[in-house]
Amino acid sequence: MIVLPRLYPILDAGCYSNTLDLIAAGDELAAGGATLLQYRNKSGNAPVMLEQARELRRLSRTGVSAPHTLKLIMNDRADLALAAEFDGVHVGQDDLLPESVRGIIGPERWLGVSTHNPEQLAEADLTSADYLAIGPVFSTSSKEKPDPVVGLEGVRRARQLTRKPLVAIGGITRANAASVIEAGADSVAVISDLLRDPRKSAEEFFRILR
Ligand code: 3NM
Repeated sequence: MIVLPRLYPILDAGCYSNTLDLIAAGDELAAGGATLLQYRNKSGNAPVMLEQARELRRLSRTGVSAPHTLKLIMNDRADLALAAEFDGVHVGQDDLLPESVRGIIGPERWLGVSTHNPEQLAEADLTSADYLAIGPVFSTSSKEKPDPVVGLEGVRRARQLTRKPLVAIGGITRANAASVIEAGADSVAVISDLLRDPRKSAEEFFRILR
């Protein structure tokens, strides 16, 4: 069984005006203690995704986090995860099926699956996914057409349905993160509340969730 860090930062390319800013944010997050980052880019521009993913991989080998390992997870795209030498892939309900992704990335790379209700979570629990995500816990403006909010009760139910590591996502901030972990999540995935001063924000998340 894998062990997830308490904080699961997502670098969403849509939040940055260029690659340099994106990479700088990744470096700051690593400086703030992040040991895992997900790269998310919903633009569908594969060449840009590959370039940014490779820059992140380079950062992990040369930036502040080096020589500590920085796990890099690619959102949606197993092919780009392999091309950029990422450590894992995270898929949603509309992406390739978990077992298809597993066939591409092999047994060692991490596979995460997003779920939004108990049925999806129970189904994903039967796959070879290394961890599951449940959300949105709270309302979020970082995702287009988010599923209905599941609340802390949704996290509690999810916890009862799986023994896999559980990531909670959606509207999680330093103000509510402790309640989400208390409800049974192993880790909190965050976009918005890491955008301003990523290093300080990450440090505060780790302090709160210790
Ligand atoms: N997935 P923020 S919610 C990317 O419910 C994503 O699966 C969600 O961003 C899900 O921390 C979400 O800014 C957005 O709310 C998370």
